[in-house]
This record gives sequence, structure tokens and C-alpha cells, in this order.
Amino acid sequence: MTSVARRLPTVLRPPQAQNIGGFDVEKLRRDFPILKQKIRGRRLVYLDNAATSQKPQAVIDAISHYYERDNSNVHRGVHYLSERATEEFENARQTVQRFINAASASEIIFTRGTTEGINLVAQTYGRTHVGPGDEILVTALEHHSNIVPWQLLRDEKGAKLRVAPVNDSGELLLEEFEKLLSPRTNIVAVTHISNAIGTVIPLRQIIEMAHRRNVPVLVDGAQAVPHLTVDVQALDCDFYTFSSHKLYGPTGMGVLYGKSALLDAMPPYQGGGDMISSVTFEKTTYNKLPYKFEAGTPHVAGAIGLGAAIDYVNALGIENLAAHEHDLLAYATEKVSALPGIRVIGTAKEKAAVLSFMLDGVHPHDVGTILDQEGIAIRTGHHCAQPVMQRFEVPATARASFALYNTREEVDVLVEGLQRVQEVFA
Ligand code: ALA
Repeated sequence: MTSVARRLPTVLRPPQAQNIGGFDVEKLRRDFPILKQKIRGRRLVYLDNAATSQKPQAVIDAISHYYERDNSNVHRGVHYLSERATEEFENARQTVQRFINAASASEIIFTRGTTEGINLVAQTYGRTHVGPGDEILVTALEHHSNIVPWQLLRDEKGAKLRVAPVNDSGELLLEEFEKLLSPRTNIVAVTHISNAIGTVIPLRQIIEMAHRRNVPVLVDGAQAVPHLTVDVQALDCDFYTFSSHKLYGPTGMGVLYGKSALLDAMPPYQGGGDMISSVTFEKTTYNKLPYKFEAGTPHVAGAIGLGAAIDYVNALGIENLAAHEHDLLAYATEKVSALPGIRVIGTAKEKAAVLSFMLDGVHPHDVGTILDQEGIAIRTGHHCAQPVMQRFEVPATARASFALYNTREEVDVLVEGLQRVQEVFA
């Protein structure tokens, strides 16, 4: 018996709760080698998945396999390895295209992550379309990476940043959002799911409202793609960006989807190899999509690892994974809320995989440090979303965030850990 199992409290899951749609969590956990280890003598309880998720063996193998057998530069060589690396790299692009249902693989631009995707759009689309007095509309739920790139643009262009407010549950106030769409609004940039408090925003309605005024919408999907089905054509969003590392893939890898008509009309982001068609000292012409936006040697292993991560998630079925995480979130919310002196931050009706909270009289960092002694990893702090903290008038929160391999037993261990924190600070 593991040390965690020995310490299990009396509340146990109903057997079916962790086997939704044949979704066998105990079996799946064996796919993630990192979860087998002990931390400070305890079984690791990893509840920091909104920061980054762990990687299944299939992803680790795909990356090692690439470096062991196929490593070569892409789009450049005529030799065998280069052709094979190029084929695998482009296969990964097609895997991403199918995963988010983009109309064409040429609309899939590989980036370093969500942050780079947003900066790319701000620096290309934004710099050519936003002028003095124009407005960029975001929400009060944004991560810093969907605020600061727009502030840089605002300051350069003399534009304005408008912020749509949320209610006390952390739900976007749609009427206020609509009122803020003005004739000067040039772009809407919104998160799909709040990393700090887990709100899922009503994206379709937002996009419809913006499109009625011919305003394009960029979606920060970093927290969404691991937890729900994303169909960029059904959403009709103009740009959608996400990171691989929150989707069980490698770090340093991400995706920017853009509608081809918009991408075609945008100037390049960075200059260098691969993004050109021809270069003379007088004039350079640019490559076709998506390569126009992929200067330099790309993260080939990263793309292949991301492709493997998507294959892994697809094999499980994202609906099954979402149902499992939903069950976990509901269970955790109930158990944690029942503790005395708890304030849950973010109680939206539509939420995914994130439980943010405050414990009366204890700084979140102390909560995190004491839980760490028990082998429990959560994130504490402002979660790179300081305006969200300001909205709820807290300096920071403790945040447990869930992934496909988490279990109700782990939630029980978390609750026991929080009880211990309360004893220490009693
Ligand atoms: N954005 C990541 C988080 O929410 C790092 O933790």
C-alpha cells in the first residue's frame, strides 16, 4: 500500500465516478512516469496542472525517438533524414489542424507558446490596424500575456485598452462587454478559460457580438484546449492560440491559428530563414502560409511531441476527459468549501479544472509550503493575473488545478493537508 493510501480518509469515491466512459484513471496514471515518484517521502499529488501538465510516456518516447533516429533540419535538406523530419513535422501540423478543426494546415503557425501567439498578432495585425484613439477590448479575467502585449501596442500607437468586467462569481458581464464594443474597437482579445479562477467564458456570444461590428476576435486558449473540444470553425474565431505544455506536450511549443485571409494580409512577425521566398539586398519576398510566420529553425521535436500529446488525448476522447475533470472539480469544490474559514474565489456556473481559494488567516504561500511538505503540489500567488486578484481584493490565492490523471483520493489528500494547515495556524 502506498503512503497516500495508508493515510486516506474515510470518504471514498463511488466506483463509477472515476470510470466515466471507460476512462480508467488508475490505468492512465501508469502512462505518466513522473507520477510514480515520491516527493518528501510521500506519493506525489500533482495539482498544478494549470501551470503545466505532466507528460505521458508516449510523448516522451516520440521526442526521444525523433532525436535518436530522425533529427535533422526541416524544409532545407534533400537528404533522407531531412525529408523524414520534415514529414513528421508537417504531420504534427495536420494533427493540430484536425484537433481544432481548422480549415487548412496552412492556418496553423507553430510558436513558442500562447504568449508568442498573442505577441505575434499584436505586433503584426495590431500594428497595421490599430491607430491613435482606437480601442482594444479585453476582459477582467486575462492572464498578463493577454494584457501586456496590448499595452505595448496601446502605448506605441496612442490607442486605448478597454476591460469588460466580471461579476462577483467571476462571470463575464456580457451586457457590459457589448456596451464596450465601440466604433473604435479594432480587436477583441479574450481568454477562453481563466487560468486564475477557472471561468469558462461564453465565447460564441462574444464572437457573434464582435463580428456584428466587424471586429476580429483573438482567443487565448491556453487553459481550454486540455479540457474541452475546440472547433475554431464552429466558434468562428479569427485567431486562437494555445501552448503544448498544458496539453501534455513539451514546453517551448505552441500554436497560433488564424483565418488564412487575415494571416495572408498580415506582415511577417520575425525575419530570418524559412519565412522568405527570395532575398536580395534591395528586396525580400515572403514565403506562403504558414512559413511566413515561422522564421528560423523551428522546434521540430516540440511539434512532434505536441502531435503525440494530441494523439494521446484523442485516444482517450476529450469528452471523457472533460467529464472526469468535471467530476473532480465538483467533488473538490464541495470538500474544500466544507472546511471552516475557506473562501472560494471564482464560483462561475461554467468552470473548468481550477479551484482557487483563500484560507482565513493564512497566506496562500504558507498554504502551498505546508502542502508541499506532504508531497502536494499546488500553485500559490497571483497566477500571472494580478488584475483578477485586484478584482476580488485578494493579494493571491491558493490554486489546485486538475488533469486527466487526478483522482478523488488526491482531492481527499488535499483536504487533509488543508486541515493540517489550519491546525498549524490555529
Ligand atoms: N499561466 C500558467 C498558470 O496559470 C503558468 O499557472
